[in-house]
Amino acid sequence: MTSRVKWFLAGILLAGILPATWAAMDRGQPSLDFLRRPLETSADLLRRVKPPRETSQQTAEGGAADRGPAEVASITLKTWIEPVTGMQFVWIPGGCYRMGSPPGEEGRDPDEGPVHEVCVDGFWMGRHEVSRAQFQIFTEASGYVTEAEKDGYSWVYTGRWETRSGFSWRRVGFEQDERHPVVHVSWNDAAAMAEWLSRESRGSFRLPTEAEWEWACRAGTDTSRHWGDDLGEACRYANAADRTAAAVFPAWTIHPCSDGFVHTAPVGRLHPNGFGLYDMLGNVWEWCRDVYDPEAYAGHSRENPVVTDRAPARVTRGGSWYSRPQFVRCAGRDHLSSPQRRSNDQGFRLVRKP
Ligand SMILES: [Ca+2]
Ligand SMILES: [Ca+2]
Repeated sequence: MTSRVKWFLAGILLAGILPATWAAMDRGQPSLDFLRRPLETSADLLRRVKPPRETSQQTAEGGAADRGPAEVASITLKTWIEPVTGMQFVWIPGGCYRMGSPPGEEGRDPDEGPVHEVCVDGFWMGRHEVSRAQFQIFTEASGYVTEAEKDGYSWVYTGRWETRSGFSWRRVGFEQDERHPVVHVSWNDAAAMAEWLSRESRGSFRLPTEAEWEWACRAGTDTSRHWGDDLGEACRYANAADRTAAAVFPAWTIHPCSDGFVHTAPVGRLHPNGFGLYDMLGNVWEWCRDVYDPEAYAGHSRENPVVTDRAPARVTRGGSWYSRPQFVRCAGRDHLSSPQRRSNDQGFRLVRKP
């Protein structure tokens, strides 16, 4: 029995599921296509294969700055280390889900509807937001200069949003080290890193589509956040506007808990979601491949929808250290006005197609 077959069988046993079909292998990846089942069961199935069983105890009120990285029991996670940057990727099984938010969801914007069924093929997703260290490997190897550096300015929050000269991923506007997510990167900057990595490494890299991003964020859940709907639980999983930040910016609308960070946190410092992904909500906004269209969902295809024409605005997802609860939801959609825009709460993560 090959190791891949053993892995597949182990996955089935761990999930307690007998697959209806033996669609065994998908281009070298273990196939979890049995997850692609009618909607009423897919979320339940995913909950049963949901991996994290945290080994460290954290409380919402504990503050995060002095804690080590949250670890998960990775029994059902399949990961891959990209050799050029050391970026860790997690295999995200394909599946179908209800994309968007229902009309009653607190904080919902009309562009999140109508809720509609979409299906995405499996893909590898960056387990973390791209870090400064990883972005530096890209710029040093390629000579790439970001748009903020070329233009000599970026958008910075200093109590209000303003353009400030001299700011870029190298000079952020608050304290960061190499473990923090890179910020002040435009959609074009992110796409440039993906193209470079596709040349230099194994596989094809790009930004996630909105449909892939939301599927990855939800990780089988249909609640407003991947941990449920409780705002008080946010600080276990998401570095967002919280009591820590309110000590500096008292006017902010915050989550009723403390995550320990005013600005960015090192990637992976808090708890992951059910797919083993960190910081899908909060820390930095994440660029998606799609152009922003408020009516996009009305025209989505069912299989692997993506919108790539018509508008200069680009979709960004998940909220940031700056975001109030309304923007820290898996269905929440936001956008920046062009692929050149950047700010000190905007970053990205990559996906890899085998
Ligand atoms: Ca925070
Ligand atoms: Ca994020």
